[in-house]
Amino acid sequence: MLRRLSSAAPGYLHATLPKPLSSCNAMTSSHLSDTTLQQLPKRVAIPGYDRSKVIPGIVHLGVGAFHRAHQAAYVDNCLAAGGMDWGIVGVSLRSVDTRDALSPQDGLYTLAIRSSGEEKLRVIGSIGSMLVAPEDPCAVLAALTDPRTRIVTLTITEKAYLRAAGGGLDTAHPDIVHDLANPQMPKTAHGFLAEALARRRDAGTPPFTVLCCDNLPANGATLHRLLTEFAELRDARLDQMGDTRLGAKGDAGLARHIADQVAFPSSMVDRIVPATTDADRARIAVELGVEDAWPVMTEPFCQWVIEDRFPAGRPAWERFGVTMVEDVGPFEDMKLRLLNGAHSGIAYLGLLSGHATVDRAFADPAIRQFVDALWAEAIPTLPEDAGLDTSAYTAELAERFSNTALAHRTAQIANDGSQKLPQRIVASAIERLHASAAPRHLMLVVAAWIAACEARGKALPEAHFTDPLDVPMTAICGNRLSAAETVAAVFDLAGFAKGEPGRERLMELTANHLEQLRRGGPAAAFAALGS
Ligand code: CS2
Repeated sequence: MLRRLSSAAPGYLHATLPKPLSSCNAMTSSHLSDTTLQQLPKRVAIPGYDRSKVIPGIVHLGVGAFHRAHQAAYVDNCLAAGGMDWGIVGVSLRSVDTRDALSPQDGLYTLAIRSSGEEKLRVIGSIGSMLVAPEDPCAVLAALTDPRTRIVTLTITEKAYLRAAGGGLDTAHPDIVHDLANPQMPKTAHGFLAEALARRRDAGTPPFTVLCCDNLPANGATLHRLLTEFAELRDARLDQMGDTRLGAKGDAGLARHIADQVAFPSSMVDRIVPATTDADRARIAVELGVEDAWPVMTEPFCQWVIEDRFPAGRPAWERFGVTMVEDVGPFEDMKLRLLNGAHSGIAYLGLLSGHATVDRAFADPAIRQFVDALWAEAIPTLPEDAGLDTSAYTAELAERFSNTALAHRTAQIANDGSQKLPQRIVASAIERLHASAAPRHLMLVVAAWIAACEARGKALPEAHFTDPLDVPMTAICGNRLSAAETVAAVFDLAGFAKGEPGRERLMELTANHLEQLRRGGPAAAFAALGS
């Protein structure tokens, strides 16, 4: 499948990438680039296509390690099979780091696929150019409005969707306020998508398909709803300001256009991607014989399930292991509730038990037993008629969590608990209550999150993990409240189970666990679960 290029041809990379930032002379022969690609050892797979012939067709927002281990690898396979009009333009919404690292490397980077026994290396070539939104929002809008762009994919993490505690758009968020006031110079994904879709509509260019690849429930529908909400506010504001552009074509504004004309298929993405360390970088440099500033570590497992609604066309993903379906819901629920739910449990209980990595935490018999019981609680909430094989799935998860080569840090997963727990844990717990079962294991994960927040600056380092709600969360944790008072304040703050009749019961279960955790750590909480 992967073949060597006969000549290294920079092509559209050099046409569109910002100038390499470092003065390259010192690095030319010693770092990964189109020029050094041919010198790599034969065991390193390299892009099997002429990169100069690739045409950009996808704009990706959020070029983190996950995107580079997952969607970019699938697209790399498509390009190698001849689907040359699906190159990726990568956009970072915040930081310059990825662009600064990848530009001198012509967008190339190493994907290290690690299992307990071996490491396979593959250089990915599908990211042709990189933009940094805060530096040049106009260039991002130009890429988004380019008629060749037919799909916009996103991995911006849960918190960047700017949902309020109730699930709707956080209209008071300063970045949303900014984007409504400055529609042509946006900061947020919502602002960029709305402005680009408006410009495309006005230019008579068909809309792109928006493909959300974040771990949100019904991620396509959720983004569709949030963006429509954003566009309604935008329409109202532009109306007030007497903007003649919107509605000039006699339609009902951008919100209507987005609601009716733009496709937002949902997708389920899965690959474990631990943060790259300096030791990884040093090892990869030795393997390649050249430096790679931005390699990505991952596991052999990789899965992508996508709803097949792409009016503007799509790569032939099904040829490369992607499952195209009508409804991704059951796959998404299984992944969020079994993989991600267990991950959060392992992260918080692991941190409280002194385990720095998932494999070490999962090897702890008490945590392993807890995860099995958590799965037993969550599985009945999944649809029975969707053909899901939960036994095979959890058996495979157990193997993946035991991969010692990944060193996946519990603190990494612990980030952004307020954004993750609703879909991973609370949703299953609510359904269990509806079925008159007590979600005791599930609610221990929420209690462990609160206890881990309380432990920061004490048993755990101050900023060991972070959360967009850190400021009010730290205030609650510092108030010396009872477990019940703390849990009530946290549920209010994070909007957990808002409006649900079983909310009081969930808070009660969580408070009981938190009391045990405060008294005797995870051991006491596990013991109480057994009683
Ligand atoms: C993890 C996920 O950090 C986290 O919250 O649970 O990133 C997880 O590794 C991926 O969803 C796996 O596909």
